[in-house]
Amino acid sequence: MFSNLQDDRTRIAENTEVVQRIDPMFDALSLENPTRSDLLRLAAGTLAAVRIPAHLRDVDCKALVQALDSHEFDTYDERRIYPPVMKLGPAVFDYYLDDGIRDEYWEHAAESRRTWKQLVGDHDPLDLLVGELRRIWGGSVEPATVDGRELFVGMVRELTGGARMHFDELMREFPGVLDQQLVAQFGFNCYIAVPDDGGELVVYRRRWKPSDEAHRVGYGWSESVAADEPRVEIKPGLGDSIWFDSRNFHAIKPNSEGRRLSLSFFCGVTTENKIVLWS
Ligand SMILES: O=C(O)CCC(=O)C(=O)O
Ligand SMILES: [Fe+2]
Repeated sequence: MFSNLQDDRTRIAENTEVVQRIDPMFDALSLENPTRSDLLRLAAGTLAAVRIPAHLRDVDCKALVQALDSHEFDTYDERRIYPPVMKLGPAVFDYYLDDGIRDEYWEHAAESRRTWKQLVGDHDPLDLLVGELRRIWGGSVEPATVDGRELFVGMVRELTGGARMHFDELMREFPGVLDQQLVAQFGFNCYIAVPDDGGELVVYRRRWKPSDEAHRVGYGWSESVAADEPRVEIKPGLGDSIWFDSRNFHAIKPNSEGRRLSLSFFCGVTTENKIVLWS
């Protein structure tokens, strides 16, 4: 009885003409004025990235990088990211190995906010970037919270020399830590120093799956895992803003000269149609 049914199904499958056409939909948009619908497509997975070219055109990025040079950078926890990656401001990532966010995080956050304020004075480029995101989203855009306390937003990160292929998905890597529940996560970077050659952001149309664990390389994964998947490669220009779905594997190509620095945070889309931010 069952085997007959199976035979019928196989015959039908073999004789069925495939009429379905599937658009892989994985482009990078470059727009002066992206809309809420572009960000929704990013969340839905039908877009790879959204870029605003020269978003910080009115900011003197060179002066900002110079000012940053007079401050000491720290690094991600070197047990987790090696070779060290320089940054200013705490990263939630550094607390993944713990049960929660230790006191040290909040102290580091307060100190980094003070340093940043000293650096930028009344013309804070982060206000401009978050304000623009608020306008595009047309809804609430606020720092994510842990036990009601606002997380740090707006790390300065130096990824000169590239970064291994990895993904960022807080809901999977540090579940339950935020007060908010997320349905999507974007990486956001606005580039305040870019190398002439190299430093491209490569986003693969491929999310992590458990069997990828056999292909781990330090903090990342072997690019062979996503080698056959569609990808976009974006070369950031100075002052560009780029959002991408950080749950997709992504990597940064190496560069031989010049520095690559960004103002960096993650955006989580909540079930209440809000965007929450953290670094
Ligand atoms: O700097 C970039 O282009 C992307 C860095 C990255 O891995 C991230 O923002 O998640
Ligand atoms: Fe990342």
